[in-house]
This record gives sequence, C-alpha cells and structure tokens, in this order.
Amino acid sequence: MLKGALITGITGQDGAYLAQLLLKKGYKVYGLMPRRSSSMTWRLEYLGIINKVEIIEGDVTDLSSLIRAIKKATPAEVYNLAAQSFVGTSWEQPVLTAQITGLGVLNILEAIRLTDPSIRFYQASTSEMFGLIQEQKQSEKTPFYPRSPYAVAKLYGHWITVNYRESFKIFACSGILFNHESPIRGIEFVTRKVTDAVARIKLGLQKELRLGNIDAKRDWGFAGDYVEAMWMMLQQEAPDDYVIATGRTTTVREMCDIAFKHVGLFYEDHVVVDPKFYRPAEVDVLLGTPDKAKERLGWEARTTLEELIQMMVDADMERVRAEIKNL
Ligand code: NDP
Ligand code: GDR
Repeated sequence: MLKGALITGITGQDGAYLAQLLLKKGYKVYGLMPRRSSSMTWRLEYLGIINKVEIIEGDVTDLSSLIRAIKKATPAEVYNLAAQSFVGTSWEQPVLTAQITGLGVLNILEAIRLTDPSIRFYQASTSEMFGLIQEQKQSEKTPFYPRSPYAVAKLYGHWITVNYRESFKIFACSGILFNHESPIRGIEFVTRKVTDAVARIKLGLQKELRLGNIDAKRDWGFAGDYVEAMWMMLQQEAPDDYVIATGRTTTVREMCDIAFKHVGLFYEDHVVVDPKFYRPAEVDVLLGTPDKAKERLGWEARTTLEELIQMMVDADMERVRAEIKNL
C-alpha cells in the first residue's frame, strides 16, 4: 500500500509544490480543501497534478471535518500548511487569522491525538515570529517578538506543536521557514506583485508600480527547494524544529532592481512609494541561519535570488502575453 500524506492548504503555493514532491516520491496525496476554495485549484493545474491528488472537503477551523479527513486518508504524515497567510490582512481580520492560523493548528493536533497519535505532523511556522529583531541572524535559539496578528497566531501554532510533542510524544516538527516565493506565489506578496507589474509595464499594460516600505529586508528563497525540507524533517529519527533560509538578506528595493533589469528596465522609473502599503508595525529585517538544517537534514537552498526573480518574471511575461492574446 502507498504511504499516505494529508496536506492542509493544498491549494496554496507550498501545498501545490509539496503535493508534487510527495507524488514524485510515490505517496498517495490527499488535500484538505474548504468548500469555498473550489475555484482555487489553478496552482495544482499549473503543476499538472490536479488529477493526481485526492481532495477531501474540510476546514482547519472545524475539528470534526479534520477527524473525518484523517479517518478517510489514514495518512502516515500530515502537513499543516493552511493559514490566513497574508500579514497585511491579519490587521484587517485578526480574529479570523487567529482562528485559522493559530487555533487551526490545535484542531489538527487534537484530530491526530484522537484518531492516530502515530501520525507524523509538520507545522508551517515562520520567520515572522522573530519580528522585532533580537539578534542579527536568526536561528532556532533566537527569541521571538511577533509584530502582527498573523505572527502572534503563528507563535501559538508553533508552541502548541512543541507542547503536543512534549506532552503526548507526537512526532511533531515545526519548520521555521523564511520567505519563499515562486511563479505560483499569491499576487498580494511583494515579489509576485513586482514580477507581475514588471511584465505588465514591459508589455505596455501598466506604467507604475506602487509599493510600501521598500527598505524592508527579507531572506528570500525558492518554494520548490523549501518543501523538500518539510518532507526531510518528517523522515528523521526524532522530531525537532528547524530554521529554513538561504542565509542572505536583500531589500525590497534591490529585489525590484533585479526584476526590472531582467527585462531591460529601471525600477527607479516606475516604482512609486505609497504610504497606503505601510504596515502598522513592520518587520524591518530578516536573515536566517540554516546551519542546523544543513547539518542534520543535509538541506541547503539551491536557487539564488537572481534565479528565482528571473524565473518569476519570465513566467509572468508568459502569462501576460497570453492575456493580451486573449483580449
Ligand atoms: P498560501 O496563502 O498560498 O496558502 C494557504 C493555504 O491555506 C491555501 O490553500 C488556503 O486556501 C488554505 N486555507 C486558508 N484558510 C483555510 C482553512 N480555514 N481551512 C483549510 N485551508 C485553509 O500560503 P503559502 O503556500 O505561501 O504558505 C504555506 C504555509 O506556510 C502557510 O501556513 C504560511 O503561513 C506558512 N509560511 C509561508 C511562508 C512563505 O514565505 N510562503 C514562510 C513561512 C511560513 P484558500 O486559497 O482557499 O484560502
Ligand atoms: P511577508 O511577505 O510579510 O514577509 O510575509 P510580503 O511579501 O507581503 O512582504 C515582504 C516585505 O515587503 C514589504 N512591502 C510590501 N509587501 C507587500 N505585500 N506589498 C507591497 O506593496 C509592499 N511594499 C513593501 C512589506 O512591508 C514586507 O516588509 C510572507 C508571508 O508568506 C507569510 O505568510 C510568511 O510567514 C512570511 O513571508 C515569512
């Protein structure tokens, strides 16, 4: 019988890449999908795996649906990637963010505890938990200081994962992943907002790009590389928490420079800073130390920021060209 995996958030960026990876590894892949997501399968279609995964209706805020999903899939591994994951929205919908991104984790852990505590569990934690920086480079030992309702909810998810590992011996791992992007990144996140705008400006559909704090620094990697680390964590002898990052930090401004230059443009001619996109509290700089992941998992980021941004611009150029053709 094939090894089964259940992925919550399968319609998101990471869910789609992880499903693709697990299929390649011979898993039977189940994806939890809220009813309202039915129009959101474009990423699974983009990767050509829509017919290879089995979708189970359910929502991480609904414990009974999770129990039903686990009973149906009988997975060996559960990956919790579901979240209200956009930091900006978490100030507009803080309660919903807490329910999905925070309490949703508890619901899944409870579902595992009540059905089959031998299931291995991955929690999608985040570098946003470091927030207001306490140390220049952030490792598993750096103290947390969350700066948004999203990050506060994720911190709950992180600690409840640690707690269920310690309380009930559940094989539960928390991956503290720094920003990772791809051609199927949501359009609201800054890299994709930039690469989509670059394509539209280059092809004459748009003139300017309005951004918020372009001096913010992020440690950006490629989502395709990062989902491998998720899987690796669950294959170890013992559960643990790992920072997953590239070890290089870059400003939004420099990232724009890479993206515009790739099509022969200059960001200075098109980017307009608009305070509308400033956040009530900002995370100014993130820079991860992935040493433990390298040492214990043998994981390392393979894609450079230049390769990543160029890949995203190329994909958006192709998309916008197709849009123009269909006009
Ligand atoms: P996305 O926003 O692309 O995907 C989130 C997924 O969660 C979507 O499939 C979404 O469905 C689903 N979802 C939302 N609400 C619910 C719910 N109530 N029940 C079930 N599913 C739900 O995020 P990413 O793929 O980028 O990230 C994956 C995870 O990793 C998230 O938890 C994110 O917070 C975390 N993370 C991401 C990082 C990154 O840089 N990408 C870095 C660190 C952590 P729908 O589309 O229908 O809303
Ligand atoms: P982030 O990603 O908040 O780090 O969370 P995002 O791409 O939204 O922002 C990165 C930085 O860019 C600045 N910025 C802008 N951001 C957006 N979205 N739009 C703009 O116009 C803009 N201008 C400047 C932001 O202020 C910020 O400093 C992502 C999500 O995937 C989380 O779910 C995940 O946990 C973290 O990465 C790690």
